[in-house]
Amino acid sequence: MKAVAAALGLIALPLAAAKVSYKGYQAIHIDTADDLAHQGVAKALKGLNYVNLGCGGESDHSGFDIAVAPDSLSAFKKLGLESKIVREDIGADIDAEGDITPYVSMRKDNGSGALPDIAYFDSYHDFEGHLQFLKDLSAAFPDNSEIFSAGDSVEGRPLQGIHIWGSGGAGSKPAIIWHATVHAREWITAPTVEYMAYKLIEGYQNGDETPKATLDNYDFYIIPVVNPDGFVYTQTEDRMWRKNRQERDGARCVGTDVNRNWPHKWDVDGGSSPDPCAETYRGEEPGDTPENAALRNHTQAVGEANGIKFYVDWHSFSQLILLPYGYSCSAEADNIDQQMKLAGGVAEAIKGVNGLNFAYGPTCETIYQTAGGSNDWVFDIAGAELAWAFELRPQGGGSGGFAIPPDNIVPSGEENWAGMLNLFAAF
Ligand code: 0X9
Ligand code: ZN
Repeated sequence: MKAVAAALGLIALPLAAAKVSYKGYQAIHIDTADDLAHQGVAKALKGLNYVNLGCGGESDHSGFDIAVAPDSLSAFKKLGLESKIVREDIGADIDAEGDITPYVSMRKDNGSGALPDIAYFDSYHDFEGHLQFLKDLSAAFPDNSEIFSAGDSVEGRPLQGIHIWGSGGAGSKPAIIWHATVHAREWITAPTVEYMAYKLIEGYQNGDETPKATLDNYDFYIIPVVNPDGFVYTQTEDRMWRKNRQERDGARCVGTDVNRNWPHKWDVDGGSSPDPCAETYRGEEPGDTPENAALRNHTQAVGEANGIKFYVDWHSFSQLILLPYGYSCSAEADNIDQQMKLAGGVAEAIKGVNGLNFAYGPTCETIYQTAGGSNDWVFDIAGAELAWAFELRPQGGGSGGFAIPPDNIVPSGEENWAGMLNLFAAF
């Protein structure tokens, strides 16, 4: 009965007990310029029960955070690394994310033309809910949008997106492409881009100046969950899963980092890992994940048709706007001055909403070296004018990191939408 009621969207079922419990795991910031993937610190941590949480400097983005299991805390302390506890109990943060609310067409009415209920953004949702929300969004703007799939994941799930266009008709203008949730645990990213898609359509329908002008001049392609298998896995098995769910012959570990798999500067030393057990495992060959193939082919096709004005790969967390390049700290994008100027305007607009600081700059200098990352490929190979990655709220692991309460969703959507409006007005 409860299941039936839940299926009808009447009640929220608690998230099925995750197999991995993070109860009592401490988030610890290790103060070092090294990236855990390929430096000595990883060796020191060998044998400990911990998860790599990636970059997490509160103010200068130095070092990285790990989540250490209760049974490894004393062994960790004995290592004597320069470090500090930034969060006492990740299990409690995961509990505070609340129930995964089933979403079944929360349309304001069942007639065409009505936008979905904004209450969708009050909680986190399962993969099916994300698929349905996007369909409802498209149904509210039937003459100017369509649902598409860029291709299928390893386990056969669609990389579903919404294509939205303006007065010129479908596919007639340069593209704005947004990808989110390539890293499965970065939950805030999908609802943030969905919120912005909602605002774009709402603004266009209301005749608001910037959404109207932008949509009349650009075709939007927005894919909120580009790593669906990983995302489902974070809800059923392990909240802190990052990679896709691809198995490899002879490898003991599962998963490739799809954001180290793009076939451009793919194995530049220091920007990824050849180890299938690493969180930044690049794959065996450039572009050998089904997810990357799908995203690459879609991006290439759209780029060849009308060009790409602006690409964003939405990540969390750290509050950053990252520009090309990731693969090298000495390579410089030819239009870097223009990109920096625009990013500065976006950061200021974001700050104006809820006061949050987003730092910005070339990826390699601002966060760390990344090889085979999306924005380098989209900039150099697909020829986008602007190819960025965002790291959304919070600023550090001390504020919850990947697991933040759902009342962050609307503020995250609002601040980034203000950032986007600032950018669109500057195009
Ligand atoms: O390491 C990453 O892939 C991103 N940081 S995260 O903590 N979300 O994992 C940074 C990626 C920035 N660059 C590209 N998208 N290429
Ligand atoms: Zn990420």
